[in-house]
Amino acid sequence: HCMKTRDLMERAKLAKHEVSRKIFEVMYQKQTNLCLSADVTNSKELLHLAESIGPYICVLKTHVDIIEDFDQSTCRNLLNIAHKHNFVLFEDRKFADIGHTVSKQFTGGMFRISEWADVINAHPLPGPGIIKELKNANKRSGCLLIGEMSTNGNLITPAYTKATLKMAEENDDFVIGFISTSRISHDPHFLHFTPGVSLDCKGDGKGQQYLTPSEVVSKRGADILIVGRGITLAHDPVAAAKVYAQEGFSGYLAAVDV
Ligand code: 5IU
Repeated sequence: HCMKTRDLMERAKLAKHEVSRKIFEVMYQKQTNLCLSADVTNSKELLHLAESIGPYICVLKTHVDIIEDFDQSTCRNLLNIAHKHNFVLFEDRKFADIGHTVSKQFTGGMFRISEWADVINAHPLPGPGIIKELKNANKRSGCLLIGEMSTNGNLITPAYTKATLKMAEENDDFVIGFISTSRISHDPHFLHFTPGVSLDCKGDGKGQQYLTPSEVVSKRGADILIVGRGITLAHDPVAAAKVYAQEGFSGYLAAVDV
């Protein structure tokens, strides 16, 4: 087993996009591979989570379309906090339409995602046109392709995941990695983000399926664990974030390549 690909500064050097390089560096500097999924419905709660959990994460993932009082000041404030605590912003918009439409969804509407999101994601389902148009709209963001999902009964097959990898390799100046539940690529410049992580629950009764931090990082080969309710609904979210960050990062360092 080659330990080299677990070396974050080595991976930062191999990165093909400014954003993945930054993520590797932040992981190294802060010794964390935790991504907080801040799925709250008002700006105040979102900013409070960013401020209090910010020191323990490398990435903060948003769903800005569930925020009831969203306006551009939400993003401005979020960017300031991201800068202060040194993490990157990931808008989990899951683009999935034709190229013409996704480029407008990415840059326009009320959210203007391209103006503030470091990371976005897309379903490869529509074909390579989706990646091309997102890239043409704004190549400063890095894109994750959804190669696998955590939900029970999802329709993704091994062939689909393999085709996702090919699409990523053909666009590696913009695609920085994957949302997946296992390691799709052995190329050290690609990042693997894994959702469906909880220490306490096996599922949420709504299709979500959970694995523990050590399972996703050690057994599934995740680089970054995405944790939402395990932190946001905890009695003490900051304490919970510290536990997830600790388990996640020690698992990352101990893992051999899978
Ligand atoms: N998310 C998943 N599974 C997936 C994909 C995205 O859970 O396959 I693609 C998102 C949904 C939610 C977060 O924003 O990750 C997980 O939140 P919880 O940790 O609260 O289940």
